[in-house]
Amino acid sequence: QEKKEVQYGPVSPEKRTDPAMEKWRDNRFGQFIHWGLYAIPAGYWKGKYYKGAAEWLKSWAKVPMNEWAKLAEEFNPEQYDPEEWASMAKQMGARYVVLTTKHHEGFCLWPSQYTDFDISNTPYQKDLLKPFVEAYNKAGIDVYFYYSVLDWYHPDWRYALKSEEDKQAFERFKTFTKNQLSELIERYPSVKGFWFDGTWDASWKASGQFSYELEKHMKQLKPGLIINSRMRADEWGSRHFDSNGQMMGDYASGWERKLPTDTSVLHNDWEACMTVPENQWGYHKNWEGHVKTPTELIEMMVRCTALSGNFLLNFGPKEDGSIREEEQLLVKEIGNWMEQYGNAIYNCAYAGLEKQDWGYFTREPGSKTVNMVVCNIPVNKALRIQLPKNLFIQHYEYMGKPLSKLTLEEIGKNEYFIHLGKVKTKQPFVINIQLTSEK
Ligand code: JFZ
Repeated sequence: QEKKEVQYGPVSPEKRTDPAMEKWRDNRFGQFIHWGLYAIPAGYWKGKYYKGAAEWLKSWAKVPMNEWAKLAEEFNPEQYDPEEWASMAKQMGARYVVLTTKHHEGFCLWPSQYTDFDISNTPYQKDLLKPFVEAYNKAGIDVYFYYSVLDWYHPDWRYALKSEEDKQAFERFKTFTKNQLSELIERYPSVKGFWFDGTWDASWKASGQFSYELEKHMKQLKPGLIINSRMRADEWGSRHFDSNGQMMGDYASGWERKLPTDTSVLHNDWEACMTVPENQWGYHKNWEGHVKTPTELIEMMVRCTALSGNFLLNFGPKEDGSIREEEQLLVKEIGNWMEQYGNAIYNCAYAGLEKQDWGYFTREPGSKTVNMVVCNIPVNKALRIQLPKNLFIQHYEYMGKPLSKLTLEEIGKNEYFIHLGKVKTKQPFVINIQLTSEK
């Protein structure tokens, strides 16, 4: 394919090696939080039930904006306790959090100078972000802000730029966007990065130069800032990756409710975001369809780590600021697992070994110890391990509490069985092997 001239492609190098990005990578597991006015109707409008994503209800129920905006008069999250949220996130083992500061509805969780459609014009009045940032920081959790460019409330938002009037309105909208983002960085200077969304419309795709300059501007305001690929388009309208295939932003964020299956993703940093039910981000009273179990979610997180990616698990708090019971249970179960096996996740990445049927290899880069995260126990209770030429198993043991007595059998050249013996477990577990090139 012919190489295109791209002026407004990547702002930062392909694989950042600065401490801020290393930290992002080492964190591996994050909590996503979708919270806004949509938590009030929670999937119902005028008694009618809509099964689509709760944060899109305005669109499903075709609610006019002036009607939707009235929800702000009801927003009064009296149970909101960010210290409690942060302690739950910590218990679960999340090392970073991404919170919706403004979703597509346009409502801002912080008092913004640039709009009236914000928390200050609700019965609650108080800034929700400030105590949030403080509580999570105190718990040692990095804070990131989700920000939707698409804005159903702002009069200058345009889906496409079809007329001179559209263009002028969208110029004003771009100024608004830049102002709000600068405001967020200035008000909450410990923010580590931004998770952009709502960037798929023609108007934004036609604003490649602007998003390039905006990314630069934000990184000048806050050196080390981390921005997802979803923010950007180049001047040809190519999203996430520019017209020559170079990733824009600092990590690929197109993995949504699906995970990669092979090593082709290793070229870039990446993150997958995941819902617990099929497709609900904001709070919905009914979780329809399949609801993922803790075990499934743990396995997904492991798969991400094994392919050097991050896993961002979504929560949708209720209108009063409390967390639904299903999510509280998840926190406990995932947290218990992380307490025991978190060392196979944090700081870990692709191990450089071929995937085996029983689960996933992960490894801290440079370490001689490899984590075998076992998700499926074979019928013969033996884990087959095929190593590359000149690599041998020197040592093997359970990570954490031993579940049985393990024995090692060499079955071929660089090929082994680890016999599990009588192992009983309902969760994935980890065996550490140490590799050597000398036998
Ligand atoms: C977007 C939002 O519309 C949704 O409400 C939620 O916030 C989610 C995290 O992001 O939805 C998307 C965005 C991108 C894709 C699909 C849904 N995609 O790339 O397939």
